Order: sequence, then structure tokens, then C-alpha cells
Amino acid sequence: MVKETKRWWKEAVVYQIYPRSFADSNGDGIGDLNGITAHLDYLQLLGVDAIWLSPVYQSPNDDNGYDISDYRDIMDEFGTMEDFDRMLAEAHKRGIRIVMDLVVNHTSDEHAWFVESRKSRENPYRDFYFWRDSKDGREPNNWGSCFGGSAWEYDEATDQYYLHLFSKKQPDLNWDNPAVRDAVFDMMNWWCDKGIDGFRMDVISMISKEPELPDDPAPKGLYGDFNPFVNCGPRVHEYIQEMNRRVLSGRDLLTVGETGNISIEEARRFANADESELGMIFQFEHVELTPGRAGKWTTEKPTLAALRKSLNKWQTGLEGCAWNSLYLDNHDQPRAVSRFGNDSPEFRVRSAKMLATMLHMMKGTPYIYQGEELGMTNAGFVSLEDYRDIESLGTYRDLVGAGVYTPEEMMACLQEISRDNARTPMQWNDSENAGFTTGTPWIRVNDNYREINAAAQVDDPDSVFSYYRALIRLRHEDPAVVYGTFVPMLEEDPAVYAYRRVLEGDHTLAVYCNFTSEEVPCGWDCGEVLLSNYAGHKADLLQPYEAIVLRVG
Ligand code: TEU
Ligand code: CA
Repeated sequence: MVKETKRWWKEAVVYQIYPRSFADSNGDGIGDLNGITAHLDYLQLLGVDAIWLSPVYQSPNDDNGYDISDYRDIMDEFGTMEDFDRMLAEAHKRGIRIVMDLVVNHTSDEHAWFVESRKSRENPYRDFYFWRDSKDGREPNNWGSCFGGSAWEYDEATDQYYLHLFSKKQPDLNWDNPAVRDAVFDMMNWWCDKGIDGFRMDVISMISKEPELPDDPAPKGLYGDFNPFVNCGPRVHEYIQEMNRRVLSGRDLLTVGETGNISIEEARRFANADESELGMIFQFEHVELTPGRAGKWTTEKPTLAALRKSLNKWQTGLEGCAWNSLYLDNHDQPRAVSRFGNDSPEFRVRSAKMLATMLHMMKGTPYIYQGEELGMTNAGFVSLEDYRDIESLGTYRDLVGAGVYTPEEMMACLQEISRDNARTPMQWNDSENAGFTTGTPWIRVNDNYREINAAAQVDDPDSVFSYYRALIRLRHEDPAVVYGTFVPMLEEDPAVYAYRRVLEGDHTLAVYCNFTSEEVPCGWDCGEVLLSNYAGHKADLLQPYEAIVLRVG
């Protein structure tokens, strides 16, 4: 067995903050940096070691900050650089590190680089982006944007199209241009020199495109799929290794790449143990288990069998050669307890704790998305006017417009899958707007905030919050949770997800999770109960959504 190199980020639990929805300190209905600073004690109480901060840079907010117009300035709505410096210092005082969101596959169309680039075909910044002539009077190829429509936007001033894999206000940077790499690495070093502790790297597996930008030869939908020509492209590892040499190496940073649609083999390269690229990656397989006639847009629930097959594959596939991230929730995903658990009043708390146990006892760095520690649920929006997300609204327009779904079917898909499910305001207490703002929130607060909020949980030993605290404490205290080998158990069981964690020559933990609302047979009683979401247990069976962590040797 390969001896794991000990690193702080392998032993850490990371909390993701989506600043727009976390805490509003000045009554404008939008979360901000001073709101984060005001709640650092809450995060210290939870016990997390680091915060992944979704983008806080200057942005016109076409994609809520994932469209950056100035990498070295703070978004007006979030505050000032002084506010950022204060938040960073206050977090460090509490032993909490700050990981920034690095969005360098694309910029905003309002970034100075793009403003210059679009001025003329001879502008020195022209090749910072992908500009192409029309082909047969149409877009240069048949690629579709992630947010609906073509991936190309015509620019009349220079009679060419520019590439945008996301919104038309998010033009893709041309990483083949060494001047782009110089500018990005210079910016990264500037942030590192300010004292930040790492980067989450947005769609980093997409930064190297097939130079020919070829058509998808067999488009299935309204547009062609760009992934085969963009994901893990020809020079992606060359560029990440250059980033490692010029920025990351020699600094003790947490680095996690967002790398959707990749294989175990690719992940081993991005997150390899020799640390020549990144520390770890976010793979998407377990959050994309129900591809339907319109990609991820479905009301179909993932099964335990599919979830276990995927997570076990990633646990055993990276064992000893690369480091995993562990997540069920983030700002792009529906709420875990609604998607994978049971958000009914009877089972929401039990199943939220069960899901947390299943995830946090695995091998890798766990990520808690804001509100997950409270058991917050999907938004349940019934009106299209309640949605704010550019992806949800663009997809509704495209799929209903093309007759793929009726409006009712698409609304049901949005309720199940929309990113806005995770972007409703953090629920702090049972006062108006859940204590998120004294103004009008930029997006509706979930109607269940009076029952589900932090104030009702922080002092309740039986709350989801207190359970997350206990899980984090167990990870901090028991080295088997961090460094123990993952060994699957009961791989065909229809109801129970079980596995062991073996710290060679030391001790072994066993984890049993009932994914159903029924009592099920399970011979779990084989050791000392370290943690459970039930106070009492029954031999040879698991109660509804029961989770048990045992020391078995
Ligand atoms: O997400 C990229 C990405 O793959 C998701 O947009 C995904 O396509 C979908 O939303 C969830 O399956 C990153 C950021 O996390 C996302 O918030 C941004 O919108 C996107 O990149 C563009 O920066
Ligand atoms: Ca505010």
C-alpha cells in the first residue's frame, strides 16, 4: 500500500460559501464579505478547516460572478478589497483557511482583455480569445453553449464570431496563447502573495481545445456537443504542469480542479500523488447518474445501486495514487437531502445525517455546501419568475421552445435539478427572510426557514448541525478516517451502503447506512459504536435511514 504523504488539505473539511446567498450585512438583499466575516464564529463552531469562496471578483453577474471583469478587484455588491483583507485575517485568526475560486477558462465580456480584443483583428489582445470567420454563412461550428443556444456570438465590428462555452458574456480564453498563461499565472501569484490558501479551479479540464474546433459529427440535440473536443484537450496537462511550476509548487496550497466528465485515468493524472499537477479534483459521475432525453434535466431519482457503484469506483480507483474530493452538494447541484435522501418532515433529519455519514467517512477531502449542515432542502419554486439561474432559464427557453418538454414537465425538472435549489438564502433564524437580509432578498427564501435554520440547531445536540460537528470531530481525531484504506462491503445490498476503513496495522472502522425508510436486515453489530443518527439500535437490522460508524478492530 502506498504510504500517503500527509498534507493539511487531506485532513481538512472544507465549507463552500456562495457569497451572494450566505449573509447580507448592508440590507441590499445580496450577501457580501462583511456578512461572511460576521458568521466566521459559526463556521469555527462547526469545526471546518477551510472555506471555498465562490467568486468574489468584480463581475457584471451574468453568471453570478463566474464571469469576471477584473481579477484583482472585489465585486461592488460584495464590498471592497479592505473587506476581503479583513475577512481573510479574521478567518486565519480562527484557524480557517481561504480557498479562492479560480475562473480562467473564460472571462466576462466586460474584462479589459476582451474589450481590447474585440476592437480590431489586429489588436494585441485579439488572440486572448477564440475568433473565427463564419462558415457557410453560419457559426464556425455546431457547438452548443451550456446555457442554451449556440456557443458562438457574432461580433459585427470585426465581422467574426467569438467562442463562449457558457453565456455569451463569458468568452473563452485562448490558453494556447502564452500571453494568456503569463497573465493568469501572474494574477494567481498576486492572490497567493496576499495570503490565500488555495484555489478551486472552474472547469479547468476545458482550457485546452482541439485547435481545429471541429463540428460534432453526430449532434443529438439542437446543437453539437463540444465535450469531445474540449474536455481533457491535447495540452491540458502541459498547462496545469506549467501552472504548478510557475505558481503552485513551493506553496502549501489546497488545489482542487473542477473536471466534469473525466475518467479515473485522467483523474489520476490531474490529482496524482507526485503533486506535479493538482491536489485533487471534483469529478461529476455520481451527480450525473440519471441522464435523460435532455441531459441532466429529469425528475428521475438516482438509485443506491448507481450511487454506490460510482462512489466505490472512485474510492478504489484512486486508492494510493491520487486524492479524492467528497461532495454531494454545491452551488450547481440540487440539495443533497432532496436529491439522494428523503426531505419529508418525517425523515429529513435522519436521512440528512445518514447521507453525511456515508460521505464523510469515505477517503478524501469532504466539502460541505452552505446549508447542507442544516439539512436545507430544494427550493420548491412553483413559478418560473422565482428562478434566477441563467442555466435554468436558458434551458427552459430552449427545451420548451423546441417541444422537448412541456412547460409543466420542465418546471418539474427545475424543481428537481435547478442550480437555484442550492442558491436560496442561507437560513440563519426564523425572523423575516431567515435572518439573511433586512432588505428584499435577490432570490426567494425557502418557505421552510421557520423550521430549518441555524439558530434552532446550534445548541440542539440532536440537530443536523450537531451531527456534522461530530463527524468533523471524528475526522480530526481518528487517523483511519483520513488515511485508512477504503474497502467496500455488501456491494449488492438493495438497501444498505456499507464499507470499511482500514488503517494498516492499527485499527479498522465499519460504516453502515440504510438508504430506505424501512427497517432492513443487516448484521452490523460487530464493534463499538462511535457515531450514529439513532440513540438506540436493534441487533441484525438497521432502522429507517439509520447510519452507524463502528470501531471493529
Ligand atoms: O460549472 C461548470 C459546469 O459544468 C456546470 O455549469 C454544469 O454544466 C452544470 O451547471 C451542473 O451540472 C462551473 C461553475 O461551477 C458554474 O457555476 C458556472 O456556471 C460554470 O462553470 C461557468 O463558469
Ligand atoms: Ca449586501
